[in-house]
Amino acid sequence: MPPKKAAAQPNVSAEELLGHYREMLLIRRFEEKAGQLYGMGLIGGFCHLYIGQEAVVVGLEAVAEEGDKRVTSYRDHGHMLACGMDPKGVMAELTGREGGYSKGKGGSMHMFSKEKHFYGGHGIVAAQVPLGAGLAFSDKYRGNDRVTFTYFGDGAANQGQVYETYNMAELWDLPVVFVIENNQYAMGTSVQRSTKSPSLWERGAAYGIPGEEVDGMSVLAVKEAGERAVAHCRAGKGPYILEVKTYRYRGHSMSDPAKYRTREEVQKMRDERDPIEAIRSILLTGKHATDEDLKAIDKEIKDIVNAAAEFSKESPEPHLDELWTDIYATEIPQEA
Ligand SMILES: Cc1ncc(C[n+]2csc(CCOP(=O)(O)OP(=O)(O)O)c2C)c(N)n1
Ligand SMILES: [Mg+2]
Repeated sequence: MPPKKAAAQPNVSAEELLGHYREMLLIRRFEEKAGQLYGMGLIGGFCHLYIGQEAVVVGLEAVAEEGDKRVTSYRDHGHMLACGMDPKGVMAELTGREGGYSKGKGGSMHMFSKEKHFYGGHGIVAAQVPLGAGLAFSDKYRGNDRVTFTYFGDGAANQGQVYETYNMAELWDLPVVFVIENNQYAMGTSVQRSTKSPSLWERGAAYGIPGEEVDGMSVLAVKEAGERAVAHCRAGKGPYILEVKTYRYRGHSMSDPAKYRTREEVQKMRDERDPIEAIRSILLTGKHATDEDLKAIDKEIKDIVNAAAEFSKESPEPHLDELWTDIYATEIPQEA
């Protein structure tokens, strides 16, 4: 039997929609819990939440295949969850515990997973952009058809190293999707104040890189654009730019005076453009799920997040003997 189609979106199955709903909700609830643990003093240091931007990474992970790579900035919890990293390991890293992805020694901005091809987690604005091109170079060198998703913000898009990277990536036809997560602010600076030309993706034209603007509050729009971007890269045509227009609901990090925008602006986005509510509404109006079905998913996600929070409190702090470990690589990985 062919899969059931969702009425409002003829090319998407109800199953896919439910998957997107579940994944976005996991990120949202995880981040809300992280915010609570931070408030309770259980998380120290920097912590940048991804609430509001969930559709970006969930839409793009929907087009990723096994072996594809991803690298991003410090606003990274959503990316880790979306590529399948364990919520317990991510939360325990936030609380600085032994069970965390970096054994409690990295924190929010410094987690990695070789297994899931997640290359961080980078605190220096735009530093991950040349690294992403390097990852794509490794795949080009090996002659496979893997793609690297390189995420960065609207603020990062004004960094010089981005344009040096664009030039080399196009010159060498590197299979890299540059994903500009334009959430309209870089800390307290709106993109209107930092940037004269309104279109960030069009800057790729100077280097011969195609791209497009995408509605980042629609997981389906992101996925559709992602398919075009990935097809371009896998066909050996070089890099592609997606400028994904999104919005962060919370402050830049946990300390943010929030004086650069009004409460009304944030509330309007939450009320009118929320990516999770949008999918929820498609599911319900298309009669692909009932309220009860969605409630069951909500409960399942809540349980996963609560279990992660419990684990992150129970896992012990790293032992003092770990202070001098994991500083230098002790073995050089040899991959075919
Ligand atoms: C090279 C560098 N300059 C400045 C900072 C301080 N800083 C941290 S985040 C940030 C804003 C970046 O904004 P954007 O790229 O839009 O990403 P977003 O936080 O919105 O996800 C700045 C200036 C830094 N970490 N690194
Ligand atoms: Mg930004």
